[in-house]
Amino acid sequence: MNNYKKRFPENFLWGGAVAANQCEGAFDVDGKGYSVIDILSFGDNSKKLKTMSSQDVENALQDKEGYFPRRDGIDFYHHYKEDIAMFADLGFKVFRFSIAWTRIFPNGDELQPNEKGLQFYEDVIDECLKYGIVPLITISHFEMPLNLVTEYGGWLNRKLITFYTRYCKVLFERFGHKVKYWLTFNELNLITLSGYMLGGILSDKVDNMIEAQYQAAHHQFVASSLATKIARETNDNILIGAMLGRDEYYPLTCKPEDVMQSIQDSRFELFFSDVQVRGYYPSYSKRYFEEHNIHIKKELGDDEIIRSYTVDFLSFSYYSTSVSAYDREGMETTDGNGVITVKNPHLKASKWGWQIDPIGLRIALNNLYDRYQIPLFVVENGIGMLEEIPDDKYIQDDGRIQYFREHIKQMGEAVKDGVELMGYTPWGCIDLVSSGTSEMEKRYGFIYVDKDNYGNGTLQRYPKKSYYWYKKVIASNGEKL
Ligand code: BGP
Repeated sequence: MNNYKKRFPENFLWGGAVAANQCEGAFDVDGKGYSVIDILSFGDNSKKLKTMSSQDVENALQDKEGYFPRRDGIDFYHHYKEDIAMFADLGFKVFRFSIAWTRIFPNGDELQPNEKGLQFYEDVIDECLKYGIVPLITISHFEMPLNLVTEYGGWLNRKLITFYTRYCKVLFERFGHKVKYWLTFNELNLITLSGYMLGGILSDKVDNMIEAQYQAAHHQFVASSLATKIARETNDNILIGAMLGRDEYYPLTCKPEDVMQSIQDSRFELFFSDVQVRGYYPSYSKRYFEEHNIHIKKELGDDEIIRSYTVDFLSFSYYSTSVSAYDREGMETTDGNGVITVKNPHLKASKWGWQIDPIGLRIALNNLYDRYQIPLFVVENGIGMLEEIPDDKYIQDDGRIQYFREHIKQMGEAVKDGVELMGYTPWGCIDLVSSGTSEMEKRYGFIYVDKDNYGNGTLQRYPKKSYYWYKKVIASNGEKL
């Protein structure tokens, strides 16, 4: 008897993902304002993401010589028809992209939106729908209007809730009948890594950075819940998701101290989805806040809002796993998302040191589903590779194919395990600017874009070998790997 069960449900959403600030370019076109991320110049990315100060902002705005990779991206702004046509050819069922807040409200605090910005996204959405591709929109992906940082102090200021929900209301009213799936913030938990990029917090403005990051996150929790309320009032077709940057934390050994350490490291991330999915601050956060002198200012009604408007689904990015050790003496360590971890000797890594762990994806899916019992969506996954375009313009990225093959297999196992999984959108389905390094050379795409770290290149798009492979995967609903 053949008891082979197909991996994925018929309506499984296969696709790809990008973010506005990493691909659109055209940063000063049609009324767009500066976003926090537009002023990061090439070369100083990772340091500045953590410690951007008022002076750094000033310097960047005055800098006429530096190169700011996000300001021209891969010029998706002018190539979106061509790019979406390729996604359609790939067979995408879903396309995840983000809206640049600064195209809709250039300074963030206006009362009226910028029509040209809205029209651009309307065109992108319609282009997707033309091919039967469902849009999945991230409302804020690592960006906010710079003016909200310099004039208001970013998400530390409660006023941001008003500005953000005004922005969301405009989006839901305009696009709610066309777009079902929305994510309020990308990887909200990464605010513990970059208070600047996610919270608009300037290092010279705060004494206790950790406290500031959680205070900003609190305002984002309230804003996200209020956005969910507005979405439901506007169009009951809309579904709102939280988005978590997820690692699994394995204990280094079966020593109970290591196991406890892995639980604690894991909570450092899961705190964010705990609040957004369950609707309240988890009990373990009380001790953490006390020990780190974190006092969150809440207003009456905040807890009620967070409790009443939880998310409909949980999306997450998955790239690798981490190892927690209680005693790290003499070991090689990595300071990831504010958590110090050690290397896993059983796994290989990408050129950028991200350890490759397909089974970890099955583990992450099972753990998240066991914890929350709501639908999950893998909205980022992939491998950054160094690639040069050969004379025949055909990149044979077998390493990427292998990476995806193994991850999709494990995702299929998770579905068979009973995990309710909505879809899969590999990250940077078309090459784009890296968020962690600001480089072009850290490429994720099925489609190569001719552009280098310094902005040189024709911007010509070329399908890689993985493009044809992924096309078959989608056509066979994940059976032909
Ligand atoms: C996630 C972000 C993406 C993306 C990805 C890859 O954290 O949501 O924006 O960039 O990571 O990271 P990187 O570009 O640093 O390789």
